[in-house]
Amino acid sequence: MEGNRRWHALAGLLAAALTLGVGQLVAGIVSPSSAPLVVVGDAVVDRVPAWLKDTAIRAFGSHDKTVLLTTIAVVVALLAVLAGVLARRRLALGVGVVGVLGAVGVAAAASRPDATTFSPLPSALGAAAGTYALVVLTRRLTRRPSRGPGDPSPGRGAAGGPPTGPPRRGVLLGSTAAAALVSGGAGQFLVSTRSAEESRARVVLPEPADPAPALPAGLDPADAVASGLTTYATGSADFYRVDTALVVPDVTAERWSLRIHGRVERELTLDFATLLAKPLRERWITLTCVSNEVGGSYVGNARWLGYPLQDLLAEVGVTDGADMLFATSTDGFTLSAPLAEATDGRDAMLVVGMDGRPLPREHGFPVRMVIPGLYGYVSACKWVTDLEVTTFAEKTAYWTDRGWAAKGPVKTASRVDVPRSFAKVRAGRVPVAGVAWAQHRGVSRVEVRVDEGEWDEALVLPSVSADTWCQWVYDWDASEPGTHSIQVRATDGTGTPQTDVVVGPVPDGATGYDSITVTVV
Ligand SMILES: Nc1nc2c(c(=O)[nH]1)N[C@H]1C(S)=C(S)[C@@H](COP(=O)(O)O)O[C@H]1N2
Ligand SMILES: [Mo]
Repeated sequence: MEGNRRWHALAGLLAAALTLGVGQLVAGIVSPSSAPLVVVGDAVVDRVPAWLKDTAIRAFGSHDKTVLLTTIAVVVALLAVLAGVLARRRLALGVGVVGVLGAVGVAAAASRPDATTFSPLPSALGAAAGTYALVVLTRRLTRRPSRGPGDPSPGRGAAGGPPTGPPRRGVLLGSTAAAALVSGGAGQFLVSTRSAEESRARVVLPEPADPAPALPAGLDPADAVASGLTTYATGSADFYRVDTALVVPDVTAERWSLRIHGRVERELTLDFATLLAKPLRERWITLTCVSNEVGGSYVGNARWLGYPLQDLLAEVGVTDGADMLFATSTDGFTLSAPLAEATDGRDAMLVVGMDGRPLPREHGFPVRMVIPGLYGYVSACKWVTDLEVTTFAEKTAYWTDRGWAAKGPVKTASRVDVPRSFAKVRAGRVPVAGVAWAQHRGVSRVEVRVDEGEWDEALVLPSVSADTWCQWVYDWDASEPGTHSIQVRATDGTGTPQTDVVVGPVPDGATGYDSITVTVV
């Protein structure tokens, strides 16, 4: 009967909701990073082919994680409906589906690189609660109504108990839903209060022993910024985020420690207080993602507070033959940074602060790396807890295992921000502006050309160092109505102009000129 099947489908859904709710509660108590949906999502992220991941990052940007979690939730809901409907005919089948879901969660939790003995518990206990709910609800729904007109024998429920029927059924379903909500909500509360956010609020950063230079005058021309020019300082709220972590790893400063080992004379384990007590350095550094497309937005400039990797490595004494620093984060992400760039005197740092505040959680709280001049995937490990001094011959890391280049120096790039592409502009003087970067080499000039004509010099605004991007402005005399293309190119501090060869981000960064189309009216 259709209507009846719908009740069973609902029972399946509620059993699944209780599974997730209890899972969340248990996660909140024993293992905040092991909530069932999250561990399954993490496992999916680690197993999808690299091309699919790249496409997802490109298509959904920072919403890729929401899309993935929603997809998993929809799949779970469909399986839950199936479990409910199957249980109506054969209870064991429905229970089997819930069991398989629980087993997937347990396996995913156990396979996490940061798994502990507690990690599988949320999925296991959640599935147990869900199974129990499915059995109870299904039994109740399949029970014959007592003394139905076509059934003169009394229903099983009538054997001494109160009469059963729709109200009882509704109460049972309703209380399952309430239990799912309450446990899920309580679990969510526990997860968030035991979290890194609280720990971050307690951190007091010391004054830098070596402060960042003051920003030069003349940055952020108001009219250009008003029409869309990127500001020199990005601000952590607007800073791009790229990582493989489905939920932001929950690392408290109190729990954090960093082990430095491998080809070193003296192994070292560092805790957060010891790191903060060291003489810290503050620097403006522009960070870029290798998967940034020409004209893309995976680039940002911040004031980072940290301790030089060079000094840390001197403390442990790097032995001969090492050429790589293999960094591991709490969530198992790894990267391989070239030792040469980490120790050649540039501001390669173990970072604790961003723009005068403790690192935001999504940018690596409590500690990350930053090495100016290298793309993030070979330099900027967030939530870093392990540094192994080793060689490129010995080890490969997360993205290099997926076809990206072993070394990732940032390529010279420039971008037009103003006018917006496909804008209509009034004939006359049209302000054109944007940013350019060639970290650690610096930008020496920026040129603009209209309709592939002659390159013309743009005004490069000051920057604090070669490690940051710069803004540029150009006054375009737009006299001819119609559609025009505007292109930009930068030349780095060594005098090498940006290449016009168009390549995509894989394997070592996109090149080609950024170009916009505008219509003069
Ligand atoms: N733990 C961890 N660190 C990571 C990554 C990651 O996936 N996990 N991604 C790297 C990449 S590819 C980039 S571009 C930078 C981005 O740093 P942001 O998110 O703070 O901008 O972090 C790097 N560090
Ligand atoms: Mo990246």
